[in-house]
Amino acid sequence: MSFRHNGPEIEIIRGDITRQGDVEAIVNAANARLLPGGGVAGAIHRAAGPGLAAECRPLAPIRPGEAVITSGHRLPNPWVIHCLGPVYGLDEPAAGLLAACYRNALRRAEEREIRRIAFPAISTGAFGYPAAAAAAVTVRALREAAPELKSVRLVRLVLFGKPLFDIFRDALAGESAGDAAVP
Ligand code: AR6
Repeated sequence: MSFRHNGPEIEIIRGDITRQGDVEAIVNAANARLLPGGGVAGAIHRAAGPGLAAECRPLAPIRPGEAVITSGHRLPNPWVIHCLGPVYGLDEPAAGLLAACYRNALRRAEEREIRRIAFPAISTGAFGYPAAAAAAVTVRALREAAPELKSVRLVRLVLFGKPLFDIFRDALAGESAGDAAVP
């Protein structure tokens, strides 16, 4: 399902962030030290191989809302953009920091003239951000950033599992009422 709003196509799918071979950049829901960890970060580092952790080391630590870019190593994608989402209930303001992740990741993508980028649902796993609230912040942040984007033409949200997909799809459909649906 996908929509176009004043800029790139915003698409939402169910899937695995490490299996998005048709985008140039995937986004990592990282930890502050940019170490492999679990969830998305674990899957990305496993697929990329040890070269990714080595490239990350001198870039760490990062702060909530920040985004840094590395190459993709053994991933099918040339780039990985590492974002640190807020730990829900700890890092405040949670919504502002989560929105900053999406905004800053898109900035890193624009700097490299990346055209296609895929995001996981940052902070909704180990960091405990309630899914519906995260979906609302995410969709708003992407729609606000869209008109500024020059190189990015596709923003894909990759949701792991049907419950999360349904929540993000409803948020995107609600915010996108009146926009062009992309067939
Ligand atoms: N593809 C897409 N989404 C996934 C995948 C995958 N392969 N694996 C999990 N998800 P999380 P966070 C979903 O915990 O909340 C790590 O240990 C998952 O269901 O990866 O930002 C890091 O090292 C959830 O909805 O990220 C950090 O310490 C969403 O992706 C910490 O967790 C994010 O889950 C970051 O926590």
